[in-house]
Amino acid sequence: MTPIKNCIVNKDTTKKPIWLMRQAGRYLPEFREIRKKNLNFIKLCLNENLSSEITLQPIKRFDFDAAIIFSDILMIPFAINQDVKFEKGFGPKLGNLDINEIQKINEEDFTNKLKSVYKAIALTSENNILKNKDLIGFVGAPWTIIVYMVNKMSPKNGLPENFFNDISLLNDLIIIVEKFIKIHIKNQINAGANVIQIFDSWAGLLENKIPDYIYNPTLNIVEYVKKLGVPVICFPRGIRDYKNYCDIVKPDVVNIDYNVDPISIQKGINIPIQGGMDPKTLLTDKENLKKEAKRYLDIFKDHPYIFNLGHGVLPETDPKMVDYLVKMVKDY
Ligand code: 1CP
Repeated sequence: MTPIKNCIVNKDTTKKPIWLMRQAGRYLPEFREIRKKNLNFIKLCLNENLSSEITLQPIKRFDFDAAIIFSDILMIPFAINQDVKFEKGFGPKLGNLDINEIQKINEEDFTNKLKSVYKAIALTSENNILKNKDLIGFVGAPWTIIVYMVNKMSPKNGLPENFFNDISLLNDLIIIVEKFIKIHIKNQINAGANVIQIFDSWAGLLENKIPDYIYNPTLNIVEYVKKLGVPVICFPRGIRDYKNYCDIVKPDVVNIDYNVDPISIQKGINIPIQGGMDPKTLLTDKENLKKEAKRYLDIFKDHPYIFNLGHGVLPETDPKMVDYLVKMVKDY
């Protein structure tokens, strides 16, 4: 782990840095204003000036310790020529999956297709507002990416029974996707990202084959990021055994989801922890929010801990509640 600036990833238990997953997004009126005029979500992610502006929107409002680049995990399928659209009220819709076509794509083609993402990172990292803050680059984990590629839409209602019918397709895809994830990480770091987060949002959907589809490919990526000298945070949302995951994958930090008991995590896992609080807490009232946030801060008082949520900020969140939370964590 390379300490850079006042990096959020460190072993100091006296500081409790804070940022929130999906902090740049739909709960902010200034984001909705931009989104209204930019109906094509992929195009918006590829607009380096707007992407940079959206990344900094929450930093201008709240004293977060890190910004996360405004982009999406589905930029990888997009960059390897699978059609990706976001439909209002439906979510992501992916096009035909042609593995032969994907196999023809080389590093240069891939990097070219995402060059605006890297320009957005470069632009953002140079902004004075981030002088003492981190800029987080991110990717989806291989399993979560192939779930979208094969299912062609969100698996929020579960995976169809035939998902595992073509095992050789899944096995080939996991290898290809791992390769492009590494390239995407390297490019983001070269552009100025100084922390990497790996989102395995659908880790909880896999029951068998966890070593093949989660542990092994994610470990390869974690080792790769460490070699580049940048700290790496993993979020295997919904995984049953966080301790086993940490023992095998060895991230620098693990983000826990809101269904796990933070006390057993604190006792059982000795790497820095991030997150945990249910994003729905931000939809309640200040008193309850304070009580819940304090519960996490108390449990992780003597543990390196980055305050965050157990999943992303919900679109219906009142920004005033976020403001209250950030101030409360800073005053703790
Ligand atoms: O206006 C809109 O409708 C767009 C909503 C939106 C936003 C703001 C999407 C569509 N993506 C994003 C940005 C985004 N996505 C960021 C950067 C901003 C930030 O975090 O502040 C990041 C890190 C992501 C990551 C992402 N995209 C994940 C992993 C985290 C998670 O929430 O589990 C996933 C699963 C996606 C896929 C995705 N992108 C968008 C949607 C609607 C979805 C599908 C979610 C699902 O399957 O239910």
